[in-house]
Amino acid sequence: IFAGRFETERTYIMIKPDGVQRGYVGEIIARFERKGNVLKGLKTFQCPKAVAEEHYQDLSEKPFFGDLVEYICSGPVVCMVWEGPGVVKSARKMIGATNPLESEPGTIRGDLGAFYALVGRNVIHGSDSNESAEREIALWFGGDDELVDWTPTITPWT
Ligand code: FUP
Repeated sequence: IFAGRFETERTYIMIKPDGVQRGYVGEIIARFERKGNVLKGLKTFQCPKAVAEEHYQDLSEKPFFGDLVEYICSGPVVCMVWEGPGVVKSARKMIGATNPLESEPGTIRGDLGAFYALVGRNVIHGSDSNESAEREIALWFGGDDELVDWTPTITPWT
């Protein structure tokens, strides 16, 4: 796809159990589509404890780690791979700040995060770097069989 000065790259996006149960799957997918990103992988998934622990391994010493793992495994998540120019960074911008009370209006967490929610119950995850993206895609998807390599037939509006 047309990337201009940005690298076309992939990121791992996950709608967390609160986002799924509050009915935000369609809304979130629509935001990524509107931005022009390309959906390469998508599935519902009941996360086993070991996968959540590995995903958040960098936070294993934090006091909220056990609670975080329990929350991620508390109901289905929706796992996605999105491809686009600079998508790792642009997705983080679209997602907004970690605490839904601090995320800006217009961002996913700013618009959909409930005021009564705990800081961690923040609807969505997005990879924070290219390295994390590739690690997380490999962790949450069972290899390339689960992903589709395709390019949309679009005319760039340039
Ligand atoms: P983010 O990259 O915005 O998802 O945030 P972090 O990587 O810093 O944190 C990962 C997850 O840890 C958050 F999505 C929610 C959880 N968390 C808590 O549960 N409590 C906290 O005080 C901070 C983070």
